[in-house]
Amino acid sequence: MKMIDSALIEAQNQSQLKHLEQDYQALGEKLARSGQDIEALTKAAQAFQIAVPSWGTGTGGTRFARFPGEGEPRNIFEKLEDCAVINEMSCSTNAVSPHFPWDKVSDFSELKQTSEAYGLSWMGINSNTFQDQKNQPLSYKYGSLSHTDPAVREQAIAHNIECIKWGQTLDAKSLTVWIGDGSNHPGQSHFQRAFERYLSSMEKIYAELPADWEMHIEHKMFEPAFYSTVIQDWGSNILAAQHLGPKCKSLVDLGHHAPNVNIEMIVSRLIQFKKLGGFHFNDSKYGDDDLDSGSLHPYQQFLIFNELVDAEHRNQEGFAPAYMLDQSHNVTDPIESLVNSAIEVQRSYIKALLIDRNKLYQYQDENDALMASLELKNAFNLDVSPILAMARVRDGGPINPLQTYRASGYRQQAAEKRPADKNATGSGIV
Ligand SMILES: [Mn+2]
Repeated sequence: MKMIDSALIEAQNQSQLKHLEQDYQALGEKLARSGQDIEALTKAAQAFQIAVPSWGTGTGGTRFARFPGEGEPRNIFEKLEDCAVINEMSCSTNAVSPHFPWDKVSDFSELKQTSEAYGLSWMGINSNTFQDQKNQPLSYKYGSLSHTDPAVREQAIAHNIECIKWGQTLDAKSLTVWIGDGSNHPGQSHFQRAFERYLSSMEKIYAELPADWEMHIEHKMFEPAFYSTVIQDWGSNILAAQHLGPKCKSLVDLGHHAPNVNIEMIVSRLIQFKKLGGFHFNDSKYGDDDLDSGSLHPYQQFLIFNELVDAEHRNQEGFAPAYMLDQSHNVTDPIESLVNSAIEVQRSYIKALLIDRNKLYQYQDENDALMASLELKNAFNLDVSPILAMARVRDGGPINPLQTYRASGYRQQAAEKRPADKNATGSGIV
């Protein structure tokens, strides 16, 4: 089932196809001179997929205000429609990451069937114990899995176990746990005791994981707690993951680090110790800004993919990270931002494939710092847009996704079909 008419895509492509073919051929010849096969790169671009966060299809906001967009999805079924559009335009987002209880439904098999009709699968079930839900018996104001009160911890554990059960009906294979637990005042929380309580709660969730599932822990240095958080950094994260066992791994959200932290090196360490579970891609200038992927630091994103492609190249054992976007779109149409972001992440991947690994290793062994650096920079500087566009064309997608999306009038139709609902879910920022 298609959301955007393929005749429209074809008509839009027709006027641009000749130029794309010329650019593709010229790039192919240039790459061939350095022994690169453009067809292999195009196939790699077609194979690359990153999951869309269900909550990202709604307009985000800040603690000051939220300015809703037109035609926002009001439930998970409408979010799925938007995710299908994003996949049809980007040809690289064939999975959705849901958030419970925001996306909870009474009939999960109906949800599964609907997603299948769009050609979408489910990846990375997100639990939510960072806010109180209507009719929830106990509050998470002072924490959840690390709360001082065992009854609150039990409630949070039970929710995570429920998330696994719902995820099983959707055929997902991982649970992502991010908690807001922490403290706002020095002395408020005993660091070690809070971490011990967290580990003890996580042990109970881990014990309920199906054999083919993984649990991914997401760290974050601040917010909602502003003095300390229980899983503050990748150090706490990997300690917890190692304590819990091989099915527990770390998830790297690019925005959840202090400015200037060397994230690519963290990625390398996690790969080395078989603890890289997945990513939440986004970009930021200050803290957890949740800006569009690659909008500010495309070179950092490329350097992360340099580590990921290196692990692929070396056939690193146990290497299969889940790629997901996690962004907040405050001033753009979320569909446009997610299409563009998925393509920007895919772009980093293809550029990282251009690096000549053997040459790079040789420069490293010879301590030739500048040539090693240029091996990376030359790959980054090459415009691989024709490869990405050709990959989409071969999958029946648009050469220019944003132009085709706007020409479809999808947002205007959604605005008519979906009048604003004050009970709508999905404006969360995580
Ligand atoms: Mn995240």
